[in-house]
Amino acid sequence: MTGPRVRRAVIALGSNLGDRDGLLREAVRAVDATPGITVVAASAPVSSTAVTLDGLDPSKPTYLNAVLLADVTLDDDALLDALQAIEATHGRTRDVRWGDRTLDLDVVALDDERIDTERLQVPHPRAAERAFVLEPWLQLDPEARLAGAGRVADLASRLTERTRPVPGATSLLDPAPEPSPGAP
Ligand code: A4P
Ligand code: MG
Repeated sequence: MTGPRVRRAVIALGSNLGDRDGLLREAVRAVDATPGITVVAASAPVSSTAVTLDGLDPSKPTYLNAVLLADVTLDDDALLDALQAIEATHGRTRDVRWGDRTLDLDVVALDDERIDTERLQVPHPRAAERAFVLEPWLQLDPEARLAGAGRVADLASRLTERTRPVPGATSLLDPAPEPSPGAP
């Protein structure tokens, strides 16, 4: 007997409102707790300037972004439903496209599949131009490739915008870092 087909998913996480680090850690746990999804790796959070429909906007709250790798047996709709349900339970509202958000979970890649339906485009159409997706992905897999676009390392090296490391940050699968002594 064969089990359901397993696909490797690359999922991008972003938050620029609330307890960003805590929200991302909870999101990784919630994704892993979903039947049909097993998280196999998660990057450390990185810091990035908000991209809005008008371009980079440093006046907006700064994002924490990360990437996780997971083995998925869910079909496309069930995967998106699960991610959107996790966003909703973490305070996500949808008011403004590319607006501020407590939690965003995007499917960046599913194996090397190309999906283009009304609900789901994979690879994520803007992944190749976003350092906040490519750089945390490279933490987990320096040899990663994006279907139709080539090596993630090459794509990242062409971008002028960079993410910034978060001091002391470790994988989102690790326990939350202790606040440093004397920190408020
Ligand atoms: N959808 C289609 N393809 C996908 C996919 N691969 N993964 C559809 C997830 N969803 C996908 O998404 C809108 C609809 O996209 C969903 O209903 C789904 O059916 P949404 O999460 O409701 O809205 P959104 O995230 O505002 O839209 P969009 O266009 O996906 O935004 P982006 O491109 O993800 O940009 N700046 C920084 N520094 N860091 C960020 O993480 N994120 C955004 C959002 C903008 N600026 C940012 C960041
Ligand atoms: Mg989204």
